[in-house]
Amino acid sequence: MGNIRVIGPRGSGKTTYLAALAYQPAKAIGKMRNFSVTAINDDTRRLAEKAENIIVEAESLEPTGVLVRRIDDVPIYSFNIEINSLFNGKEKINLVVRDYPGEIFDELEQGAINEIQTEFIEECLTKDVVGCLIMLTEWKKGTDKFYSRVLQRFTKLMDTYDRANDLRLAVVMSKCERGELWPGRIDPEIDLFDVHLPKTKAVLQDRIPTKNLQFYAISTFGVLGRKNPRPNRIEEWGTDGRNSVLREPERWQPYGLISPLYWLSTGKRMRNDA
Ligand SMILES: Nc1nc2c(ncn2[C@@H]2O[C@H](COP(=O)(O)OP(=O)(O)O)[C@@H](O)[C@H]2O)c(=O)[nH]1
Ligand SMILES: [Mg+2]
Repeated sequence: MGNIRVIGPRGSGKTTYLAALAYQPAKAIGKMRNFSVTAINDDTRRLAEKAENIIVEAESLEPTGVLVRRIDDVPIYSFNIEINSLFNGKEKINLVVRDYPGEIFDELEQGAINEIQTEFIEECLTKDVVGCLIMLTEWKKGTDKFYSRVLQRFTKLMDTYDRANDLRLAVVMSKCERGELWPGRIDPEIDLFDVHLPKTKAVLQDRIPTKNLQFYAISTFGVLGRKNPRPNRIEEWGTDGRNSVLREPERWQPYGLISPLYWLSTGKRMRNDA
């Protein structure tokens, strides 16, 4: 039983990631997945129904730009995930995930404390939450500073809520099929975070016990094949791959979707992933 929160800036790929988890294609596509997912509430079933459109046609789930006013407006997704792990046998995780709007991430940096923000923090940091998946996505100059400030604040709040030592953080670089990032996915801590987001990493290492901190790379779209590192996406012109849809749905092979969740939920590292 893992209660996990997903947070990250707007556009980092949170909703697409959840859609990919919920998606159960009618016909087998890509390689057989080594996990199966059951949606166990209405929000999640709705997400699964729309998943194909979200991934293939970039349909958005919620009207963008609409500010969420109350925490109750943020849907809760609830999944049962059964993982067939080569080394650990079958493993079941129950995930309850909340996909917060990215504005909250900006507000954290600005130090704004309004009602939704306070509720959000309380929701992330209550005792029954085992971990947070923090989805980051930019690596251009200046971003490291922004992320590190946000996370500095977040870790302070962890302290305030007495969670500094018992909340797992999986820090993720999303959309890692993008050119220079793809080779770094194998060892993201060294090849993505040390290189592109060193301040962010330092802040976290300084405040979070080593056993509760892991770095991951995810690509919900993935690449065209094991020996074909061309991204399996079509990007909206001029966005550097930041706004995209799937290019060849029948070859869809997302990268790294499950291992951060598995670790957040169990505290154990997974060796093979979807
Ligand atoms: N290149 C690439 N783009 C992605 C990936 N996942 C999501 N996106 C795109 O990123 C944009 C924002 O995604 P969204 O899930 O709405 O982000 P959210 O605001 O964090 O919920 C959309 O255009 C997605 O198609 C990925 O793995 N690779
Ligand atoms: Mg979203």
